[in-house]
Amino acid sequence: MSADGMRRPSLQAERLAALAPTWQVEILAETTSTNAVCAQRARDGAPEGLVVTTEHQYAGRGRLDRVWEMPPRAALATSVLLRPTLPPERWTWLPLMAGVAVARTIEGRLKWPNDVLLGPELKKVCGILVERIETPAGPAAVLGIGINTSLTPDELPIPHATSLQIERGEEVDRTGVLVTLLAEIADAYALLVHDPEELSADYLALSATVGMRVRAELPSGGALAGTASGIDPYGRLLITQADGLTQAVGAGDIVHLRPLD
Ligand code: BT5
Repeated sequence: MSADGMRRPSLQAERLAALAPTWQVEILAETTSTNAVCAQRARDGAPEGLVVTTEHQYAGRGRLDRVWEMPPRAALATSVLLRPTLPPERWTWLPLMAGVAVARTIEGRLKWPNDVLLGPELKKVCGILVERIETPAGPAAVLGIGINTSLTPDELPIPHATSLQIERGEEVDRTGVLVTLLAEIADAYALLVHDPEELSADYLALSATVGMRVRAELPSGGALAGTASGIDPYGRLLITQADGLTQAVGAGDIVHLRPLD
């Protein structure tokens, strides 16, 4: 581990162990990707509530084969295993549900579908990658959440990123953020199961996208531009074009969503 990593406090195992039996938190000293480990545990039969986190994730994954980078102990890389009994068409809400939980935890705003933004310039502080895993006990969902807790400006991987420490101007208790995050996930997941309309309203209230003019870049190379006018029951973004036509785009249907103004 680098000198910077060693200077930073490690996660507090005892505080995380106290979250059992709801959450069984496994802390790895280092790993390729917490999502990959959590998915393997799911295939091996791990129950809902397993949480895999690490001090150092060195091959983190984003969407569409993009990479997620974080220095040791300066960020949270966490994957939560759920075994939802939701109808298949409602699984698309899982990434948005995770976004609501993170936004609540760190008082951030949501860029559809599930980037969490912070600060006056609304920079990216968290990325979420939800994967559906087929397992012998049925389909499972791995919610992969990366939060930049204590990165310094020179550690940011891209100019449009930020960290909690940069925005708050004070040191961040990484363990505390994870404890709050898991409580918020439990609440948001309960809403998804029992009161999806309420979750949808909560999502809209936290959205930095709905109401903005946007351009959705499509894998074909084309694009769809217009006003982001809402979220449909499947978690798709509604884009109303200049001619008044509204189209729904799913997270899997686009490469990038960019603000137009
Ligand atoms: C994401 O992908 O934003 C999802 C990232 C999910 C990471 C978590 S960490 C725990 C779990 N285990 C994993 O292996 N993954 C999950 P996407 O929307 O494709 O954005 C990726 C893009 O974000 C990259 O191409 C960079 O431009 C940018 N990026 C990379 N690292 C970043 C960081 N630390 N902070 C902000 N932006 C970052």
